[in-house]
Amino acid sequence: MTIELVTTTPIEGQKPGTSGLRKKTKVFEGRHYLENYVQATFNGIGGVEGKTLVVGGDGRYFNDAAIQVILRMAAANGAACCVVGQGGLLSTPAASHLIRKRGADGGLILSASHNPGGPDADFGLKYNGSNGGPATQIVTDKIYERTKSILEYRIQTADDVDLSTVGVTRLGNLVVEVVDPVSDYAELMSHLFDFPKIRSLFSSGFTMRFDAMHAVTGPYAIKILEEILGAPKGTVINGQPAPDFGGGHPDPNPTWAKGLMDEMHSDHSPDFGAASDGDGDRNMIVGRGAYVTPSDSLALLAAKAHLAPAYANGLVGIARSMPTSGAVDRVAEKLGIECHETPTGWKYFGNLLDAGKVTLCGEESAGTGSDHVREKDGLWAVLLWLNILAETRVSVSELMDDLWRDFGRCFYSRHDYEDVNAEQANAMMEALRAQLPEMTGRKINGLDVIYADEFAYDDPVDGSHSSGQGIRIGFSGGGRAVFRLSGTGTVGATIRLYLERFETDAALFDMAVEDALSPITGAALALSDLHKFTNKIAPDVIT
Ligand code: VG1
Ligand code: CO
Repeated sequence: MTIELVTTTPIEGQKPGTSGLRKKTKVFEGRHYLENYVQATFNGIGGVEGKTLVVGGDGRYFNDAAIQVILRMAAANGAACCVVGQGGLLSTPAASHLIRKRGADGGLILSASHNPGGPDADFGLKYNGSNGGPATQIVTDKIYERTKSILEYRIQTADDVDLSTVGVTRLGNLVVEVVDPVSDYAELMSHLFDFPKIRSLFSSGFTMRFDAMHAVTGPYAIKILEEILGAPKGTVINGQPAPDFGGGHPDPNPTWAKGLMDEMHSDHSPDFGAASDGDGDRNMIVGRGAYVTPSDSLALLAAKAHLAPAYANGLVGIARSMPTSGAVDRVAEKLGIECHETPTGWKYFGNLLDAGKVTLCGEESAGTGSDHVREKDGLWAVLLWLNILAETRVSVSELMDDLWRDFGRCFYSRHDYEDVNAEQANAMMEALRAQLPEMTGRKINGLDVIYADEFAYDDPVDGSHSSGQGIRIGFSGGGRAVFRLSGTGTVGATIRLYLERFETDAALFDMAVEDALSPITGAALALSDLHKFTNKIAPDVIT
């Protein structure tokens, strides 16, 4: 076995987005593409000599081949040990936990998360630091800088490492430890939640459906829900991970988890439904006939987390991404704890969690998590819900009704305009930006604009400044519209329009979300001219 020093040149566009580098699979398979990015990552973090790295992915197409390249490059760059999930699988939260548990220096997670997988779909790679969380903005910038100046990479010539069985092997001087991807994670969950109580909930006849969407959470959910907690076989559906996720989008929302939604709104609906995404960090929660928006789920979990053993002493603070609704803010206020507002993406929560400023974090995009790891965690959120349901023994819709009665209801919806020409999307944002100085005080669609700005964030821990994080427009009566461009897409641009209206009049809580939001939607579309800029008359996905 020899170490090769391969000459290369920088490849344009290797700029990590909201969560690592995401591109079409074919781009990643291109000459030197993966290798350049892996070497730039190693260079950007100050080398990997003598380090221990956790490596695993969501099992999508190219996962297996890419892992072998990463292992050969880690060996050639002098890494001491790579801890790899059996079969190359690790959910994102399980990888985060392994990094922390093993005291590893960092990890590489192969995933494009909720994006579809396959030779013609998407692939992704991201680096997580020693705290188990996504590389901070500062580290991300360093990696990107290295992609622009890379001239060579190091790779070991070697046969593929057998990742199919648990055990320790070597690749040159690198120790490769293949571990069961589920067991450490399942053990962590058993310490956080009251498993006996959840078991008794299931044995009382409580029914649940968990849609793993042919993605990485299948083995985790089968082990934890069916084998450990005693939920009947068949509780987990689509539990077999597939390289193309069975041809679907592994995105747990009412559009892509339509089968589950239909079942939950049918005559034979289980009591509780949930789904997770490609890499297992997102969650969708739905009760019998009652979809829970992620923003409302975050608020409910904040209000009731003390019912689970890990949070029995209360929460230190809460953080939510800016576009997430203000529902959780009102819970935080009542609890008398800090509530932080961060840019979109989990990398902004890491410093707050490390500094002990917050316990619970969440995003409107179905991401919820706590200080047990440094990633959002789909199954964890489902288990926290189950723990709360096991304690309260009331239905999901009753829990939500109580929440709204106590705190008011935040009507919320996100409209995604996908595959928009990037120039047109930028032009629309630019035009909105130009209007900002004069927007406050304007009356539009019957609503007064009471503030309008572009969100920027100063990290209170490392002092980094992140600008251009979304345009927000506040309306009289507690309404808000936010515009931002997605940082996870791989073709063209996706415009996200986030709409919110706060309502305290209980007589209006039953309004259809679309109707409740329609004045705000109308005002946002009028201000932005979105339909004209995009040549689209309606959003592609509404969540
Ligand atoms: C989206 C979501 C964001 C989330 C990110 C990664 O980013 O909006 O909240 O953190 O995906 O999630 P964007 O830039 O496309 O809006 V995942 O589960 O794809 O790692
Ligand atoms: Co994900």
